[in-house]
Amino acid sequence: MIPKDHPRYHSLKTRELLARYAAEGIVTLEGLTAHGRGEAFDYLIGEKTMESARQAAKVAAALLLSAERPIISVNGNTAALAADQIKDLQEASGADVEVNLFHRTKERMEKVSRHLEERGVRVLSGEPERLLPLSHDRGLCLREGIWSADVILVPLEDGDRCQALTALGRTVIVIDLNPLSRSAREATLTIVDELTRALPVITRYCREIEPHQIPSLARGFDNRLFLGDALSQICRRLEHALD
Ligand code: PTJ
Repeated sequence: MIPKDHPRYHSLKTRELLARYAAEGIVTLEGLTAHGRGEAFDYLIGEKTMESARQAAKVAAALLLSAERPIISVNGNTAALAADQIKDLQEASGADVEVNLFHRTKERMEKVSRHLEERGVRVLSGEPERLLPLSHDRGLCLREGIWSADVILVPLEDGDRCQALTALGRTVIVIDLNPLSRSAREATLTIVDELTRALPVITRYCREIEPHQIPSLARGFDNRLFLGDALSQICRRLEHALD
């Protein structure tokens, strides 16, 4: 039992949730360590959405709305932490959702898909093919899903697939707390923020931005500025950590 007045209540509840989903086989043990890395970076950015991340989320909304075939790629951690928020974003953006796992087994694919569907997410199904040039199972995807998409939102991505997708000319949006990760640096657009904070911001912008704003938002951004701002914020916080 975690007391509500514990200063790290939210963090401890999230860990408890992930541990439960790990026991159920939705999250992997590796996913728990990935979450820990994320938490460390969240400390460094101050555990709140930075202004540059909010702007990046606005651009993400414009990219999703301007896409012909937008898709959200969901892994175990994302399903466990943010199934309801994925449902809201799917509604607001019209994007498809495909489950794509690094630690892929048929059983996990089914568990993660069922978990999402029970929360109202429409999940693409079909026969996966090894279409992406990767030696691991993230190369498996649906021809009518990720393969055909022009804009792909990949929360908590591994760098390999991000690189493969951008090399194939896809627009890749990544949500990653680590601005130094390969995914963050390889993506077309990176939102350096915590997944459950970033998704509702993208959803809100999908509902709020005017159609005439979309083309300039979707074209006029420089991802290096977003990454640079996140790194500057981390440096500033470290410089003043003991003030
Ligand atoms: O469910 P699977 O089998 O597809 O596996 C999923 C994991 C997360 C294990 C897999 O994709 C993986 O190994 O990811 P990486 O390469 O460790 O990358 C995860 C990135 O997400 C790291 O850079 C973390 O800093 C970041 N991260 C972790 N939790 C969050 C996060 N970023 C945003 N919000 C979070 N909650």
